[in-house]
Amino acid sequence: MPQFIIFIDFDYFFAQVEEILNPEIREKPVVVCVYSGRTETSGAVATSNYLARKIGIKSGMPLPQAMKIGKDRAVFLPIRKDLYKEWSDHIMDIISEYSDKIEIASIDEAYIDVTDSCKDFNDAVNTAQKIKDEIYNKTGVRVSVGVSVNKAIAKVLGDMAKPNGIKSVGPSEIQDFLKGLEISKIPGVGKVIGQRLNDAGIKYITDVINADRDQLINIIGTAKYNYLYDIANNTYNKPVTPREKKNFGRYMTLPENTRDVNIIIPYVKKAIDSAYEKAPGLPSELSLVAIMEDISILSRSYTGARIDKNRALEIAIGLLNRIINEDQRNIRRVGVRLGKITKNETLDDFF
Ligand code: TTP
Ligand code: CA
Repeated sequence: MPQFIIFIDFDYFFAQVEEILNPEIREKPVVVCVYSGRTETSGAVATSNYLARKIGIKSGMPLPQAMKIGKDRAVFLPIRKDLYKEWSDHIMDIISEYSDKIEIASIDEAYIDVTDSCKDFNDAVNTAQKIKDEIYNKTGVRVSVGVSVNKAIAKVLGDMAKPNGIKSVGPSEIQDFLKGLEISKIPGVGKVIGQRLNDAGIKYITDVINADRDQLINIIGTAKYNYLYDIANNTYNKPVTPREKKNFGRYMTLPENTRDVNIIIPYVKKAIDSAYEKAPGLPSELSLVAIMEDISILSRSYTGARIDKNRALEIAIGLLNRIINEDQRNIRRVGVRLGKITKNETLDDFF
């Protein structure tokens, strides 16, 4: 039985969030910078939008060099990690509605396994498109998506789909696809290993099947050999492994953009009910998250002892009132996030 795996990677993520919050910069090269603080221009580029990449400004580049290329035409912004994390959490929450088997691989990458909920591969591709559309409609973030029969090929396809694309290779096409797939495209095969394999006559992933096993193990070690061999042979099936989820968020779209708490509160309640249903225990931290009419995200948090559902509503309403008092904008979506969850004790814990 093949797995149906969807891989999602957010496009030029940090810079894209900055563009969404400030659409005027979208027509320019945008560079998100990590300033080291030693001198005014010391530091490096975290990421850049595609216009900046076009003129040669890329992740990891020293800032003085980037500024030389981009002066007068690029927008340089300081990194806002907490903000991107907030957006990432929101998007990951949207994705996790589609499967409990979600592996959050980094701030902007996730795998989900939809084998159980999809009747065939076509259904998995449709689900992937739905997730992509929902992320865009709810946050404005564009993502690239790969759908296939294992994690490695889903990621290969996600990379090929950049930017803003979706690519799939199902069970009936996988053999042909592997035949034309260069080994350098496989996740985990960097420049150095790719070159060494090329030197040993391995250009395509399927070349691994007939290569001299001992010779290859000498070059890349047993673990990597087995990994590549399994991919080539289409027997790679490493499971999507959910990391322990640290928080559970649920969001509701309001019927209209509003600041009227009487309209908003029933939706807060729905979000709380739904989040508590998912969470494996009681939280000690509760955040109220408001997605404003211009799509920016505001949140306010409360920390206390194990918070039950009834108290959660009271606390959330207090936090909502704080946001309404401190900000003039209308709210478009509202949600809650439960953090620092203590697992419920079950009988199993006593034996
Ligand atoms: P990536 O997914 O590698 O890059 P990206 O999202 O900016 O662009 P792409 O469209 O090609 O996917 O990295 C995700 C985020 O990680 C990126 O937005 C910023 C951060 N990052 C750094 O801070 N330093 C780095 O050197 C790299 C590569 C990424
Ligand atoms: Ca990315």
